[in-house]
Amino acid sequence: MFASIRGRCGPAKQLVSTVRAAVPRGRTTLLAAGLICRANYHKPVRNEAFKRLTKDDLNFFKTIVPSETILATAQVGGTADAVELEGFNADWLNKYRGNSQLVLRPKTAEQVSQILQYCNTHNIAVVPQGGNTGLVGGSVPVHDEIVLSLRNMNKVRSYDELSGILVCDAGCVLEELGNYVGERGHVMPLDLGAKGSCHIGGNVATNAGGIRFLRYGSLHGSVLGLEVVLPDGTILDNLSTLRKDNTGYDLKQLFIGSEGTLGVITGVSVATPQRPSAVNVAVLGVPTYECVQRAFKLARKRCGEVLSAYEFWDANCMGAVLKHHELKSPLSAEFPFYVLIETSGSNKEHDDEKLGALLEELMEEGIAEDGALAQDDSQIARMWSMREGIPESLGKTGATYKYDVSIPIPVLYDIVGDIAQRLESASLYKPGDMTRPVKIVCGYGHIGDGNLHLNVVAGQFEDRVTEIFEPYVYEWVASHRGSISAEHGVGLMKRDYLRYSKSPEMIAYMKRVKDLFDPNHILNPYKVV
Ligand code: FAD
Ligand code: 2HG
Ligand code: ZN
Repeated sequence: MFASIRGRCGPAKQLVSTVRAAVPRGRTTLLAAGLICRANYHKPVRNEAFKRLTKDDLNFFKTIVPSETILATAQVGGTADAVELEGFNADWLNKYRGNSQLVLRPKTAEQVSQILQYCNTHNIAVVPQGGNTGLVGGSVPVHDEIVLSLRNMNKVRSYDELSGILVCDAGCVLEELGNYVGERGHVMPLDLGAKGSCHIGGNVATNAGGIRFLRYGSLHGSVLGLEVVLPDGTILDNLSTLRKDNTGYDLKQLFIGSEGTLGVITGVSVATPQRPSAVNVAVLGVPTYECVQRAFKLARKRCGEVLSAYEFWDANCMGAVLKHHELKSPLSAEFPFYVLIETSGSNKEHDDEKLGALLEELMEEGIAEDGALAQDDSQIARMWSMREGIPESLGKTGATYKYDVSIPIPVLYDIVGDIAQRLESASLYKPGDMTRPVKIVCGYGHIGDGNLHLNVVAGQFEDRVTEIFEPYVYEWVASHRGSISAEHGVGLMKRDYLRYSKSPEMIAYMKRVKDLFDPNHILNPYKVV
């Protein structure tokens, strides 16, 4: 039972209700559930300068990697059928789909190097792929590019328990790394809903944010070194374990967030913080978006250094997550907004006191109308599943358009109402009417980081819906000097909209960087720039 914090009371006073089941982790796959939505995005035309694969190419790759690590269809001289490659060709949202006939799963950086050297010489296009949980179409081929999957590179290379510095292969699954360092008293500096499937290499390649960003900041700070294989096969050994190193340009920063367009990350060195011994989580029901902001301000003031996460979601998100994950709200009623507050520290009494005082003040001031405080680890996990389960539950409702934007906090939620109104005016949406082309318009995200996830769930991806908010959302964001990608990246989805967040000079220099590392543009073509 969660403890209610309704009324004028500190934590743990009255018992409310139980959440029945945690959301399953990882790639719970909308494909497997048969919830396939037809994508209608406009594919870039195939670059005919890229070589079409033949049996000779396959035979060469067989000299580099063991046969059991290759998936090749009959079209390129192999025996796999298209279904075996489906999981590599289709993205998590099932919005983008490529037509790769060859998947290579090397086990070492040397093998990656030989593969890329060959591809570079023969002008063969390659898509690096981690856990394939990316949300912008960056992780799957557009046409017949080779998929270079890092999933067989999944070993911890070293761990220093004193400094907490972890060195591992890029294909290690984030959750497994979390368990590994957790057993040694530490935590990974990032955490996100896809942790059961995504790879640390994919996290670095997308500069993933997630729910611990507020506390531990960006991977640009936590990643200490990278091993990267360049398109010409050069292995850049920048796998430093030093916290301080000012010897010239910090090249690894270029690969963090490069989305597989500059090099293939094969090794990662990352600083893992001490695991907090005291963690508290509370969920609040909040009447207005203004109160969400006021609660954030107060949370920072009252909890100070122990505030480790501050997330919010609206009533439409809550409806979807409760429906699809068989969760029960820990609160007594429905509210327009929900807030999750987490504190993490090393002194339970001190943290309890701080959070208790905050919750009491929020209720007294009418900023929160109801609340529940988790009483043990399993309740903490269930409260988090309510927040982390939102993307999956929306995906189960229909084809989900996702916009992941940074906007100043005071206007952050305005865009959700604005988009809903535009869709209503076009008769495509009526709140609560699931028979309309658009079923749900909702907003949630990492409000502490100024990062909104605007999601629009439709029956299918179709132009008359897309046209309502593209490029409108990007124009809206640009007019507030925001970013069109707070954390998911550019990929294929936003490559034509980069100008809304980057000046022509910046884009020109990005292209020069691309030319420098990948002069033949074989790596993740058609994406980002
Ligand atoms: P993939 O999806 O396989 O690839 C992503 C991109 O990185 C592609 O462009 C690919 O080419 C490139 N890439 C992958 N591995 C390598 C490599 N080794 N070397 C070079 N390039 C590589 N993101 C957030 O930032 N915050 C969140 O809170 C968050 N939550 C999510 C929740 C869910 C349920 C899902 C499905 C996704 C979420 N994401 C979130 C999206 C996010 O980008 C990823 O989940 C994750 O960082 C991608 O890792 P991956 O291993 O799956 O990479
Ligand atoms: C999250 O914060 C992820 O849950 C996914 O970044 C957001 O699916 C989305 O729009
Ligand atoms: Zn997010």
